[in-house]
Amino acid sequence: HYEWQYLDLMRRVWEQGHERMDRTGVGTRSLFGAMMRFDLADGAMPLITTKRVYWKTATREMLWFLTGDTNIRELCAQGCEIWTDWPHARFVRETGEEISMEDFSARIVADTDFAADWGELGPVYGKQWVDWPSYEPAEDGLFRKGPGVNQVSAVVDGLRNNPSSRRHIIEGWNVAELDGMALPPCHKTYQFHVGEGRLNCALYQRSCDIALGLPFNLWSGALLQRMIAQQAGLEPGEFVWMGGDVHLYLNHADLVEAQLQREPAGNPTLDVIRKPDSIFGYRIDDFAVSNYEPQPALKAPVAV
Ligand code: UFP
Repeated sequence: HYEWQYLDLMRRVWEQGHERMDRTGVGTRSLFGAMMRFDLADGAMPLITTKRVYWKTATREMLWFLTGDTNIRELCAQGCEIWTDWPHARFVRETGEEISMEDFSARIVADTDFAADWGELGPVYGKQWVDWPSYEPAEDGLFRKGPGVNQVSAVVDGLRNNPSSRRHIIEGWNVAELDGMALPPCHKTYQFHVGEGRLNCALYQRSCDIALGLPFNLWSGALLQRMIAQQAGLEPGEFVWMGGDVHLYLNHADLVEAQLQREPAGNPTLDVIRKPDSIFGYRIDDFAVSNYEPQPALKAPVAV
């Protein structure tokens, strides 16, 4: 079963990872450098079955990236709270106001001015993917802003017009803008590759929370691959995931012990039931998952 790759990685990091203090102060066990490969033929997806993964939430986030939006308001309005921790923590830190995450999120949705002030994440994924800033020399020797680069469109066009290229890349790591981001990109580089009419995708993730982040990242990466394949008129091929600092937080022990007792079962598949006119035209209802009968969800605290 494809999922053993995930469980084996979890076990290896838990048993052999080096304990290190990390930015969040929680502490992790960590190994450096890992790879997994998933064949996406016949609708297969790297969806974890040993606990419930909220694939619709991850899908909403991916669709939000594609809009270029970097404010959490649209996500909160859809009940998708995966980015809310960061703005919430900043709000509490900078104002000293005690407010729960739920109330903070409700306020972001209800009050557009509040959202503009406190819901902004900086130039994270969406901005870099569809509007990477460019600069042009101006007369006075300075530079002025040029038109943004839409990397996603460029990749779809490139796959259609020049499939054998080795330059089909979507990059999130805009070095000059990292300081302004709530979180520098984790799933930072996507490379696409066409072989035998199939679209392959490699994702490089610099930092990976195996328990909470990775199940989402696997789903989302493969989802992006599926959408791009459909747009480029290609069959989905292999999804190759590569991780840099691959870790388990020390306060995820209960989740890890429970999940490693479980065995994967079933082969969930994804149908993309409509083909929009462009890569930016997908909606949440375009995606249907079959044969997904996961074991119960496992909860653990997010390190912010
Ligand atoms: N993380 C993921 N996947 C993501 C994401 C974050 O695993 O998509 F946005 C985790 C990795 C790490 C933390 O535990 O969030 C980011 O911290 P740092 O920037 O210090 O690597």
